[in-house]
Amino acid sequence: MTRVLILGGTTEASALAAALAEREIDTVLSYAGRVASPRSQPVPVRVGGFGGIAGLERYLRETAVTHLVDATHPFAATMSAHAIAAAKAAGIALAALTRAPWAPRGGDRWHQVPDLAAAVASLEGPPRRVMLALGRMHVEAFAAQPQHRYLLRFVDAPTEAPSLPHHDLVIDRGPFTPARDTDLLRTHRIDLLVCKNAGGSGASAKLEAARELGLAVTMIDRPAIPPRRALERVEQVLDWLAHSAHRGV
Ligand code: 3Y8
Ligand code: NAP
Repeated sequence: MTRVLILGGTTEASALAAALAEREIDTVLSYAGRVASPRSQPVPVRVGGFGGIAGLERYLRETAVTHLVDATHPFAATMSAHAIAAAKAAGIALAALTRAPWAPRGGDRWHQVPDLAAAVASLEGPPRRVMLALGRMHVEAFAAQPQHRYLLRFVDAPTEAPSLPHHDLVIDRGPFTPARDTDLLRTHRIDLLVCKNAGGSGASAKLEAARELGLAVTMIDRPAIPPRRALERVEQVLDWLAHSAHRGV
């Protein structure tokens, strides 16, 4: 009997949950609990951390999960590393459902940096109007470059104001559209976009908007994740579920 645990929080995770619900395959989707009201799903949802690798292993065993699908965001590196370790320890089949990184096209003005700290350092210099499309969790790091006017976009309104002296805050959740993001960047007269190389379609609107407006982009490369079976399409996950043995593949 197949029982799937999806580690969610992305557009692809939601698409997989819909496909598994349609096929009436026993599935639970898991959220970390980062936002106040995560998107509703057509399968049962659990919210909150598992309690590290051991907690996830225990969860896998106790709920008789046969297949673990890590469909978390490419920057959720801790969760992905825990999924690899816990699946191995529990002898459970694991596959990641991930998306290829974005690549610059002709005419794009990208400055690729290896991590968040390098993105902050790259902002040394005279004041600019910068959109930080990084969400809420890493904004404080940019207090090291207080000279800029920042445009922030969060999923939920913050409990206290961000510590950046000059900032505008937009509360919105994706997926976004190129027209709305072009309008947002133009309205705020943004001249630099800082974002993570999330890949996928849910966050790509801002890149199309930056291209349209000829803006510079500081693109943060993904953190390294240990090797695992990595699939890019829901159909590939469905095939894997159909063909893989229930345990240890
Ligand atoms: C809680 C659960 C779906 C999933 C949709 C995708 C697309 C829209 C675009 C910008 C970039 C950012 C952020 C973003 C996008 C999708 C996807 C994606 C980027 C929700 C969701 C959860 C989160 C967590 C949240 C983070 C934040 C990151 C905002 C749901 C809406 C910036 C990533 O306030 C916080 O603490 C927010 C934290 C992790 C990154 C950060 O550092 O702040 N996502 N986002 C998940 C959980 O609890 O497990 O309601 O759907 C999901 C989505 N956000 O089913 O349609 O597939 O990536 N999410 C980034 O890409 O840089 C916004 O503004 O342009
Ligand atoms: P992370 O740093 O890799 O993980 C930190 C801890 O959060 C994990 O060790 C785990 O806690 C818990 N966790 C993370 N994802 C979880 C999930 N899906 N279900 C249950 N617990 C989870 O993760 P993150 O970057 O904060 O991402 C959190 C969530 O937001 C994920 O669902 C991710 O897909 C989504 N998201 C993140 C980003 C981003 O930019 N990071 C963008 C879009 C969506 P325990 O150790 O206690 O198990």
